[in-house]
Amino acid sequence: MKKALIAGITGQDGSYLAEFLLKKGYQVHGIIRRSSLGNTKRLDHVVQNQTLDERNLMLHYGDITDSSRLEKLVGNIRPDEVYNLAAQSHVQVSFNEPIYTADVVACGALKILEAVRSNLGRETVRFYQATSCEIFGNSKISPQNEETPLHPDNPYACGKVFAFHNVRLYRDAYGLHASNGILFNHESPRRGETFVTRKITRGLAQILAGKEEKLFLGNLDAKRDWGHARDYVEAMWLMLQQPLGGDYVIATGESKTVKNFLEVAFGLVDLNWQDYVEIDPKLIRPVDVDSFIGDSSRARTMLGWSPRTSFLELTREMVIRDLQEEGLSPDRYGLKI
Ligand code: NDP
Ligand code: GDR
Repeated sequence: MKKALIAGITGQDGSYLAEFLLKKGYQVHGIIRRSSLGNTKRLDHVVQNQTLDERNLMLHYGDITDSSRLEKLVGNIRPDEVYNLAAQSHVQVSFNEPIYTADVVACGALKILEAVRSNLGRETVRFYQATSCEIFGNSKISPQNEETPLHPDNPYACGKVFAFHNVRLYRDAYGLHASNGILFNHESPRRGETFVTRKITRGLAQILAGKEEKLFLGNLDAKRDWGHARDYVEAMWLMLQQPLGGDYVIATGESKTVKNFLEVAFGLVDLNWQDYVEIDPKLIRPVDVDSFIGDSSRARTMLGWSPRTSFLELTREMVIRDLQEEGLSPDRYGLKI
């Protein structure tokens, strides 16, 4: 039985990846932070899923900033595959907390990479780093691919660039099977509530439930290449099944504005978003990236990966799940599950 270790297992992607690997028959080990309230909400249904053997999911306390703990975990578990998804992943928060963000995103990645290199033989282990399209920033080149020059435009992206280069270096210098998944935005009903898509679908459901009257947002003209997290975790795994490590852009190749997302989400329940949305200047970032669009030809050719979920299906799934969270029947709005 193959063993995988996931740092960031309690996050959006970590929970989908854990499910995916358990279904493939892996023993999955996850690193979780101690929290005064539970932080395993996204994993609870995995443990309760009767078709999966919950004994194959093991959670260990740890923090990506604590190298001695990472050394011990990697040394004791001796995983075949290590996925580093742990991050302070909110771009706007990274402007407020740049030092902490760098500790987690940049140094955290290097600490787990070093724990892997120093504990395990390079022939036996494969390493995945959650790199982001944010490394390209406001690029003059569109669409962006693996050759696009890096131009990070926020502290989070600067941290991801540091990690990106270290993964490449460990591959070249030590022959480690290490890969950067350069993932463009991916969303789902499990998306954190302060990212814009989930904020919109959750806000919409709260408006329909009569709990809120308005939804406050920032830059509505920003364009993002939005895919579904469930499709993207498959690409992570595929990268580690290749004979050599490498860097791959994972994207849909379609870019939409925040306004487009509002139109589709509110349109699904026959509301006009302009009646409900207000701009809050506090939500405008010191620098925002105007537009991302990815060219994932390399992944499509070499990994045989392509996205399965359309923009409309993604938005619909998120709206339905947030209506249900508010105790509203999607049927009432003509949304069949
Ligand atoms: P989330 O913010 O949902 O999850 C982040 C995970 O990292 C959580 O499990 C969180 O734990 C954990 N974490 C944060 N700080 C620490 C720490 N100090 N020690 C250990 N664990 C920590 O992110 P996503 O699932 O959306 O993204 C996964 C990864 O992919 C991240 O690295 C992100 O930067 C990157 N990425 C995401 C994209 C996206 O569109 N979603 C696109 C490109 C890259 P806790 O639950 O306790 O907070
Ligand atoms: P992003 O995602 O910054 O691309 O990072 P986010 O959903 O936060 O923002 C997308 C765009 O929407 C604009 N926006 C708002 N954003 C938020 N969060 N809240 C608002 O109210 C709001 N109004 C408008 C933003 O300005 C931005 O242009 C995500 C994260 O998952 C990163 O970890 C990941 O690396 C990148 O995607 C790829």
